[in-house]
Amino acid sequence: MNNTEKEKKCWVCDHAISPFMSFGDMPIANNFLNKEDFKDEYFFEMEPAFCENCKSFQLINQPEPEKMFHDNYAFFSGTSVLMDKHFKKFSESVLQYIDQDSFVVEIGSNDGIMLKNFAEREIKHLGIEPSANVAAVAKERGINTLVSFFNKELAEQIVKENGKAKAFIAANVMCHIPYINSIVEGIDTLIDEDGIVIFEDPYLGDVIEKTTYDQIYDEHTFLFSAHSVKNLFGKYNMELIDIEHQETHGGSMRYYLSRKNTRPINKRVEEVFLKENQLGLTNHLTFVQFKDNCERYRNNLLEILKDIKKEGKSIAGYAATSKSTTITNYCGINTDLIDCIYDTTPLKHGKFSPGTHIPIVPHEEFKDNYPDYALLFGYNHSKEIFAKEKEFEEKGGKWIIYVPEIRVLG
Ligand code: DWN
Ligand code: SAH
Ligand code: ZN
Repeated sequence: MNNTEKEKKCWVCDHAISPFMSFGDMPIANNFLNKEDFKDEYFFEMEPAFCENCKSFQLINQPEPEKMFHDNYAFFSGTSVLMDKHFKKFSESVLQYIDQDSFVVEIGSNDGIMLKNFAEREIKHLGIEPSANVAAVAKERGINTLVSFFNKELAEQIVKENGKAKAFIAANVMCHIPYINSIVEGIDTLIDEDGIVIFEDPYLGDVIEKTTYDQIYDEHTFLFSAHSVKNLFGKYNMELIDIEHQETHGGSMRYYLSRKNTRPINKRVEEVFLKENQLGLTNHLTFVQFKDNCERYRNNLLEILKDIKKEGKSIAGYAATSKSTTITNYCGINTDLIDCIYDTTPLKHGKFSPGTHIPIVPHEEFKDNYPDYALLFGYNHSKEIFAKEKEFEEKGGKWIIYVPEIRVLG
C-alpha cells in the first residue's frame, strides 16, 4: 500500500497529510527469518502522520497486506492463557446483543480464540482470516472460517450465502487495514438494520500517555481514538453507542456502534470524548511532543542496556512480539546488546528477529541459561510471564521493563 507516489493522503478522508516523524527503515514485524534470507529482507520507511481533518493517527506507507498476512503468519492468538479468558468475556458482552438464532461475523479471527465461544454455543458464525496457517488451527477446532481478506465485495458474497449478520466483531484487526472505507462499507452491507458492531484495538490514548511507540509497526495502519472512530463510521451513518477501555495489549479501547438513532448512547461515550480533548488527541502539537518522547525513551533504554554490558553482564530478550521489532530496529538493539530472545511460538524458534537478526530461542531453554537481565518485550503479558518465570528472579535475575516507564526490577 504505497502512498508515496501520489500526494500523501489520509486513508480515511483523503485530506492531505504529512508525517510528524520517521522511524526509519523497518522490516516486516512478523517476518522471523532464516540466515539465508537476510540478504533479501524487505524494508519500508515507517512514517506516522496525524490527519487534522478526521483525527486519524496513521502510517503513510505500509507493505502490501499479502506481504504480512499469508500462510506462514507468525502470530497465534491462543498463545496467551489470559487472552483466552479475555475473549471469553468479550464473547459474553456480544451475547447481550444477540440471540441463539443470530449470525455473527468476525474478521481477523486467527486461530478461533474468540469464535470458539460462539461455536460451543452452536451460534451461527463465520470467521474471515487471510492467514491460512492460523485459520487452519481454527478450522481444526470446528470453527467456520473463510481464508480471505475482508472487504465490501466479500461482505456482499457473505450476505448472498448466509443472509445478514446481527453482529460484526473484530479484535486487533480493524487497525490493520488501510482500505478501511471498504471495510466499513462492508459492515454496512453485512449487518441488519438493528445490527451491532463491536471491535477493539490498541488505543491511541494509551500510546500517547505511556509513549508505547512499539504499537507502531507495519501491521498497524491506524491507532484509533473515539474521535477517529466516530468520524470514520459517521460517514456511513453509524454512531458510537458505548465504549470500554481494556487493559489488554498495553491499553486498548472497545468500541460499540450501531446505525444512527437505533440505540441509546451510554454516557461513557461523552466522557471519553472529553478525556481525549484533555489528552490532546485531537491536536497535532501532541504528536510533535510524542516524537520527542520517543527519542528520549530510545536514548534512556539504550543507556541502560549499554551500562549493563559495560559491567560485563548478559541480557536476553523475553517474548519476540511484533512490537519488539519496532523497539529493536528503532533503538538499534542487536546481538551486541542482546544474546537472544526467548519465546513460546514454535514457528519463530531457530529463526532470527526481523531487521536486527537476534536468535529466537524456545522459552523452555530460559531456565537452563538465565541471563543477568531479561528485557521484557512482552510487557502486556507481564502477569502471565512473571508467574511462569518466578525462579528467574529468585535466582537473582533482573527484569528490564520499559512500560509505563523504563525501570529495572529485582
Ligand atoms: O495486533 C496484533 C496483536 C493482537 O498480536 C498483531 N498485529 C500481532 C500481535 O502482536 P504481538 O506479537 O505484539 O502480540 P503479543 O501477544 O504481545 O506477543 C506475542 C508473542 O509473545 C508471541 O511470540 C508469544 C510470546 N509470548 C511468550 O513468549 N510468552 C507470549 C506469552 C503470553 C508468553 O507467556
Ligand atoms: N483477533 C486476533 C488476531 C489479531 S492479529 C486477536 O486479537 O488476537 C490480526 C489478524 O487479522 C491476523 O490474523 C491477520 O491475518 C488478520 N487480518 C489482516 N487483514 C485482514 C483483513 N483485511 N480481513 C480479515 N482479517 C485480516
Ligand atoms: Zn483524515
